Amino acid sequence: MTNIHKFAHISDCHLGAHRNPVLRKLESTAFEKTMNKCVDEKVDFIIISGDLFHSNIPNMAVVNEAVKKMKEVRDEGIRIYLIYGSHDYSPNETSIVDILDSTGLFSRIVKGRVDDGKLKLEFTVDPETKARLVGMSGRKIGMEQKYFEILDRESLEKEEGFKIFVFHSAVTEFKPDFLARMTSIPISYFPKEFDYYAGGHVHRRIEEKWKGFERVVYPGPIFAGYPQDLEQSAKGEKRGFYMVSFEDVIKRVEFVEIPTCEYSFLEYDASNKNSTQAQEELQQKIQELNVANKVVLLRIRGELSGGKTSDINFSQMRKTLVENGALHVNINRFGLASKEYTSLKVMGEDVREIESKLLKESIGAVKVSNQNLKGEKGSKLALELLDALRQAQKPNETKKNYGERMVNQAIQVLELNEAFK
Ligand SMILES: [Mn+2]
Repeated sequence: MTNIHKFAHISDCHLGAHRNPVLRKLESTAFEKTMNKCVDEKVDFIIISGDLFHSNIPNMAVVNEAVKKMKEVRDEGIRIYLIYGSHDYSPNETSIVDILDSTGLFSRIVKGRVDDGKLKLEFTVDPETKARLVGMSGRKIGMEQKYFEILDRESLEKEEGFKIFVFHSAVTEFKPDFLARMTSIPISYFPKEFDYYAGGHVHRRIEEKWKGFERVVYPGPIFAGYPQDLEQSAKGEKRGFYMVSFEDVIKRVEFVEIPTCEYSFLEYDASNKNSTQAQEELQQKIQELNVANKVVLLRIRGELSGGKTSDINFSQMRKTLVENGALHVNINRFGLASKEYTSLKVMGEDVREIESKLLKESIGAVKVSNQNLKGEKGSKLALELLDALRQAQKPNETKKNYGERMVNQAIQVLELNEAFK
């Protein structure tokens, strides 16, 4: 008789994503609860499919806390395997993930090299269960696809035993509608017949199958990397991770919910109202919400028939909610505009969407011969460049080093040359 083994599949922890002290505390609570559950359930190992941290060099207090927790887990004999995500990976800088990998706290399971134009990956074998793991890192848009294209799938498919493929990309066939614009990898680029495909990057819980791919699973974030994640949670999306039991094949796959806090969500359409009406109605609705000890998300949208958007007193609303006991308030009004005073022609759900729409609209005016700088490709590249240059100077970083880092990142984005790691 064989032993039943167990592993936990976690993704997108985004530790260090929040500056707000309340959200930061919730984020760390979610991680702590997740790790505790893994210890209680006596899992053999944990897989983290990318974005453990929100950036490659996160706040050290956040790192310290996470390391302490993971050390506790390791002291119970539980192994931790992970890959970079798109957030904690940097093409030209050492990531905190590399440092912690060097200490043996966890092991980064992306091992391989490009040989004769083929990407050959090596398996990491878990010493106790003999599960065989292979990982593909998340990275800059464009590069992940390139590596998938040259992946030597045959050698991976030939390997015997219980096999897990760990990745940090959206799969084209399973991409939720709201991610329509996200780069994705067709399922045909993945090696077939692995026992489990441990996905990350898509911030939604997904369990899918396809011919030759029995179990493609995304746990989604354990808490939230972005305000949209909070909004999804507020709308009822459950957060947590997957627990998988196996012998030589999978016996059971189960989602373990990790509830971190309660939410309250209000969506308000201000269309055909003037600013005074909208203000009054909103204030009224807000008073009626039960917000005590909850994270409150407001989404205000529509086009005001009169008055300015700035006539609406959002700080007063925020104050009311806090007075009524809200833990934290997030007001999204990117979709709110005014008929009389519209200077913005572009509306969207968030900053990124607005930027992307603006770039797409304006790219036609760019007069260059390089095809990569034109059309869809060009606007994508511009968006990436914007992301790279948006990063703030780090605490201890000199102006000179910051300047150099920005230049290097811009070069990386534009030339897209990097080593496989
Ligand atoms: Mn993520």
